Amino acid sequence: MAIERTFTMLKPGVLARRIAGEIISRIERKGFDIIGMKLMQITPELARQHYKEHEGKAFFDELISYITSGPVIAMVLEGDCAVKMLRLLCGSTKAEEAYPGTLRGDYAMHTGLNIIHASDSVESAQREIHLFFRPDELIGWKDGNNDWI
Ligand code: IDP
Ligand code: MG
Repeated sequence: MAIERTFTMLKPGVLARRIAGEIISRIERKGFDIIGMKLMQITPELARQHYKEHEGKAFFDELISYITSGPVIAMVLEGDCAVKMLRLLCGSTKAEEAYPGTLRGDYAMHTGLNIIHASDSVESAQREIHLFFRPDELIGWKDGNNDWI
């Protein structure tokens, strides 16, 4: 397996519902290294750039309005096959197809109000990391567990 970086964003409902700690715990417990993290109120311009592939779709305005409705927690995660692994942890886009046990399956009933974004490919991850983080905001670290196991 290859070490990859992926971009994730806990959407505004996460802070508003006071479940940020729970969700970050699930990400840590899976084994991702959090190498970038910040609380951001994203602008409509950044939101539109981030979601530009969806411009013109019926849900686009609603999506931009939700994602800018309050602060998000943007993160860069690193690990083996991080892009696919995180998509699996998140679960399907459609609320009615997101299995229990996944983050989307466990925390949302509506597709438009799911709680987390995750890059869908290595190329998207690179583009999205670049949109949200400067290179000096990404910090690698040594996993202390490696000395014990
Ligand atoms: P993804 O987040 O699983 O990558 P995308 O198709 O890229 O899914 O859609 C981006 C976001 O737009 C979704 O996470 C969801 O919040 C919203 N969205 C996607 N499809 C719909 C829809 O059919 N109705 C309402 N919102 C949608
Ligand atoms: Mg997507």
